[in-house]
Amino acid sequence: MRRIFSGIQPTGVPQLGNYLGAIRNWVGLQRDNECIFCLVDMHAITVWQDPKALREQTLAQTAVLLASGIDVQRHILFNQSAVTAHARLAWIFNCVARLGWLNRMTQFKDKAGKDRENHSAGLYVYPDLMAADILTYKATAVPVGDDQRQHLELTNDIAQKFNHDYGLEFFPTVEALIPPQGARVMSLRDGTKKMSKSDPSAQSRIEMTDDADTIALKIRRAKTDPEPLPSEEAGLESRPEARNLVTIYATMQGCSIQDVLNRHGGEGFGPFKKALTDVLVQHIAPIADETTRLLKEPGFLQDTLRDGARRARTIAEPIVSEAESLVGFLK
Ligand code: AQP
Repeated sequence: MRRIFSGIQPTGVPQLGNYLGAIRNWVGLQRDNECIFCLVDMHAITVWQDPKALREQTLAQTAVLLASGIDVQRHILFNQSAVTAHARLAWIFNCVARLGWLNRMTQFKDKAGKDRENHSAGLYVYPDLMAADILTYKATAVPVGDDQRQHLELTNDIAQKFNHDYGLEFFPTVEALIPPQGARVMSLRDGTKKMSKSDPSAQSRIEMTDDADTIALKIRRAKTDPEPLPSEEAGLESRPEARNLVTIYATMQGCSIQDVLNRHGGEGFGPFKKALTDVLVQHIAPIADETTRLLKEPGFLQDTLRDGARRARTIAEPIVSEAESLVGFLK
């Protein structure tokens, strides 16, 4: 059985991109794999987080994950900072990774923009911590959205160099599990920008706790162009907003983009947006309702994370202790 690891930052309410790019696949992978899911609060503080909000968001995300179908009886869900092995291995990886490798990471460039000097050192070494998250458990497969592809390649570079430097095949190769569709959901306000939970505009994303009216309003206001939908997929080229809405519809329904165009090609955005809203509400409303119910039980959510951390530690400790011994730390 494969061991899967994946994480999500408690930087806000999970948005539709997190759901289609990651969470929905996590749920499916639970059937045939041993899964470890993590709320990566240490990653979250690489950019400023209000402490009270971070605590609340960690619990809120736990609620969304449980409501989406994460099964904590059979699998593990916990918050990263509760298992200190991640930080210990991340330090070793800071010393294994080369500056040149980190300089190539596009996520750092996107997030830091032109103002590099004023960003935290943590944001820069974020990919080393991500490699440590995965390899702390010697996981071999990681379900992620397309934006994390480069970080997983770096994880393999780090594992290989560690194995080479310390002379044995200690860490495995990691495979990225990227969904064929929905791996890059774009902002509703700008079809060239990825949908993000920390985008300043709440209108740019569907949150997994939005009610039917909010979803309808956000989709009605979503940026489009004046042309009707094309009948062929090629007609979506250079129409990023139209492509995004059609892709969301197709991914939610589990069909191809061409299937959607066969049904809706030639329509204006008015009726198509109505159909898209119905599909979104149908999928998201039950998750939002269950999340609201779970949020009334913060004690239960905290116990769930505590229990997950305890079980995660039993896997992590022997692996990271052995890595530390290999490096030469006295035990
Ligand atoms: N727009 C997206 N489309 C598809 N997948 C996405 N993911 C994120 N955005 C999209 C996937 O969701 C998982 C968890 O992401 P994360 O919270 O760890 O970090 P992120 O990628 O930086 O997500 P956000 O929402 O953009 O967070 P902020 O705003 O805090 O930076 C990952 O598997 C990611 O690929």
